[in-house]
Amino acid sequence: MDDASNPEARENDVVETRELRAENRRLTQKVAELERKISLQPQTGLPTHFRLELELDEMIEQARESSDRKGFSALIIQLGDNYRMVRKTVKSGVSEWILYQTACRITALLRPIDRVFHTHENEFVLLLPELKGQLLASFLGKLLARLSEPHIFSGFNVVIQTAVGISYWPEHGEDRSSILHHADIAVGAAIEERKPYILFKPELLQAAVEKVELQNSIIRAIEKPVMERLGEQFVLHYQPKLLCSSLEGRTLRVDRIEAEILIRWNHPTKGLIMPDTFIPLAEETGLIVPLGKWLIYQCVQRLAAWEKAGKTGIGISLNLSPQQFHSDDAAQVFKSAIDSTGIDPGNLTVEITETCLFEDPCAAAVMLERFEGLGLRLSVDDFGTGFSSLSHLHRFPLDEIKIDRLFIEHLDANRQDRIIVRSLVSIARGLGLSLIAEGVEKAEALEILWEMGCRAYQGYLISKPLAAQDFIAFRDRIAADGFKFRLPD
Ligand code: G
Ligand code: G
Ligand code: MN
Repeated sequence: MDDASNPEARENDVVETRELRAENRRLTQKVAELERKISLQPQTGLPTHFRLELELDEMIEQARESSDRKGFSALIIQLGDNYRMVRKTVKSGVSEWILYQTACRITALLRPIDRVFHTHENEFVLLLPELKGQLLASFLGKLLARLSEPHIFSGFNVVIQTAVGISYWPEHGEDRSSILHHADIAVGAAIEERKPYILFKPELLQAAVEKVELQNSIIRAIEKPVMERLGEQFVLHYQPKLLCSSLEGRTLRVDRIEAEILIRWNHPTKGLIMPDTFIPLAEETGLIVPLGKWLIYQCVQRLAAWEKAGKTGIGISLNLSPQQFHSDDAAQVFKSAIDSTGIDPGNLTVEITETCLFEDPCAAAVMLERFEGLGLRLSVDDFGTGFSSLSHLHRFPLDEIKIDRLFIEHLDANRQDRIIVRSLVSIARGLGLSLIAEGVEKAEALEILWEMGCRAYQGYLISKPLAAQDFIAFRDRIAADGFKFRLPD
């Protein structure tokens, strides 16, 4: 039926628009409020990693312009393993109090021109203009004395171990990332050598590189035989994602075809096991590391094979489990897989769930920047289940959001879902992000999504997850039809 000639439908539209506006206003307020929140660490009230980046750039700029070029020193202070122990074993108020006290002890020693940041739960960063050599040594003496005083609680005292790594601008690096990287290398060395502090020197870099190389070879020695056998039980399915530019009648014009890789476990006695069941087990046992590595290599090699066979322009997306996402490993694995095959990283999308991003936005931002640096596309999976994370979206280098299946299921019947999806479409457009709807099962839902401005679809209506050769057959059929896809009746 034509909605325009139906007064009831028009009435509905007006109500919908009004609610949409109110919803947008609420969201804007929430964005502002949360933005303020993420630039300050809740436990200590100190500025976070986001502020550090800005202020370090500013300090470098000022130091460059000043005639004496005395520069500044950057200190990374890390709380030792016993802080982690306290956090895990004693109730959370205790560890929060320790952080708060640590922040106070540091702040009390600073001059007005100094800067302090609380960058990770167990890490603080200081920027100290013109403080080097003897002056810095005397500051460190006072700092370490303060930090090694016991924290006193009723019934017990605890001394938190700390280690400090230092680098100088401009002696140890001219730009933000090398200054921080070198201070980080130095703090790593201080922890390893059980020294209270270490000043960066180039030999540390060499030692760190050698250690990583040796680590890699021991991992390879143990992992390689395991990886070679993973394909015997794990299989990968490819679910098509269609990116479209028109809908005429029931025919979509397809601009691009991508696939989401979904893993299944073909268990020798229990049959097919779905990832919801075994990915958490792989995480608990730590085996997600080799499994994740295998997945990344499989997907990169698959892309390379398709490119070689002339099937160009296909994109693949891969789900990263929270542990994989936060491990130092994943970005490295992507890099070596990409380097060894020469594929275009722009054809690879990494999907991370919304909750995984939201749990620790600062840490997530650091990881995302690493992936972005490799040229990978980044997508937020299962989006819409936690509205609070909207405010972070523009802080992260994201490319795509995937609307959670929950909102799509009843799109034709449920007005609330339509309101939410409509807001998501406008937010994605405002932030310049691609938007894809997952779990599209009905043509009616796809038509509503099209009307709202969503142009990319995944779900049983388009296709179930397919074996690799069936996915290619699906893609070839669409290509043979002049990139048209007719919705099933
Ligand atoms: O296909 P489906 O039922 O299988 O997937 C269920 C869930 O498992 C989805 O949330 C999906 O994101 C996740 N999943 C599927 N494949 C992978 C994978 O290769 N790695 C990770 N970490 N999660 C996956
Ligand atoms: O959470 P993740 O987004 O990665 O979800 C992928 C999961 O969704 C897989 O389990 C896949 O099998 C499933 N899936 C894909 N399309 C549909 C659909 O149209 N309906 C339903 N119910 N599930 C779907
Ligand atoms: Mn997914």
